[in-house]
Amino acid sequence: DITIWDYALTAEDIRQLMLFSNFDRDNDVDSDDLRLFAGQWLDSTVIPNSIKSPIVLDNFESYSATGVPPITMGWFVYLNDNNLNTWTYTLVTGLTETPYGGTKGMRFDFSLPAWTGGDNWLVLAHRLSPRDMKGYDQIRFRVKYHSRNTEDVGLFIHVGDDPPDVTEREAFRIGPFSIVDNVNDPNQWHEITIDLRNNPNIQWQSPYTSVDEIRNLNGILVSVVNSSKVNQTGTLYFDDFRLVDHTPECNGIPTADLTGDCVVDLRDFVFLAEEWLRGV
Ligand SMILES: [Ca+2]
Ligand SMILES: [Ca+2]
Ligand SMILES: [Ca+2]
Ligand SMILES: [Ca+2]
Repeated sequence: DITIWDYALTAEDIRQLMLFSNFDRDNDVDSDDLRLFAGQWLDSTVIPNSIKSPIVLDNFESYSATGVPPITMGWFVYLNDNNLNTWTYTLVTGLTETPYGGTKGMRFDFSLPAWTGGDNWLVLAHRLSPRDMKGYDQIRFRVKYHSRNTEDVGLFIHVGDDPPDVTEREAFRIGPFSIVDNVNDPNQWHEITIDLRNNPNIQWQSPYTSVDEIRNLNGILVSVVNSSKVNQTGTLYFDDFRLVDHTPECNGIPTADLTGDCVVDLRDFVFLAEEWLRGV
């Protein structure tokens, strides 16, 4: 029984194809499935108190008011270009001018030459003492796009992993993020949230395939890239790089947990009710 569609399936079409609450994998959602569901009602495999506290990766509050601290302590610029003298930039951490949080942030002024092909890039890099990312769900940071920025300057973030005594390598990269602001409000702070789970935009770098494998996060790299054919100039402000955990650890997932939150409750029953007496 093979079906071929000549259009993109709607959500309703897909629901018809797949019955999530057909637990016994027969032809329909009926009393057998309800019995299994009822038997697991309010079952939970959540490990108590397993949501970890947020980790501040950098909020810039510890830097002196002006200037760039030593590489071992703070951010530095890392540049790869055949014609280095055409890149100009200023990086200031510990900036007191309009931070997002606290009294300090980071400001980066740049003038990037037209892209002429080749492997040319600029990253802002920050060394961290190793942090275990297991269980964490998001990286968040704040960025303010100065009104002089243009659409052609991309913003990437890479996350380094360098366990002690192992060659330095990247764990994943993600981006670009747009750096053009709403023209009606050109100086607002934005929160960029990077979902570390089920995120198709993350490019995992071998051998990493999941955030839970990153046990020694020791650096953040922020790429600022000009992919246009003209020189681009702008200013970016950063603040409040954080690791956030909002999902608990679980001991397996109950069969009847359809939402994946490790608890069988009304949120799961909604699926079963919607599929009630449906067949495939
Ligand atoms: Ca069934
Ligand atoms: Ca701050
Ligand atoms: Ca989690
Ligand atoms: Ca659930």
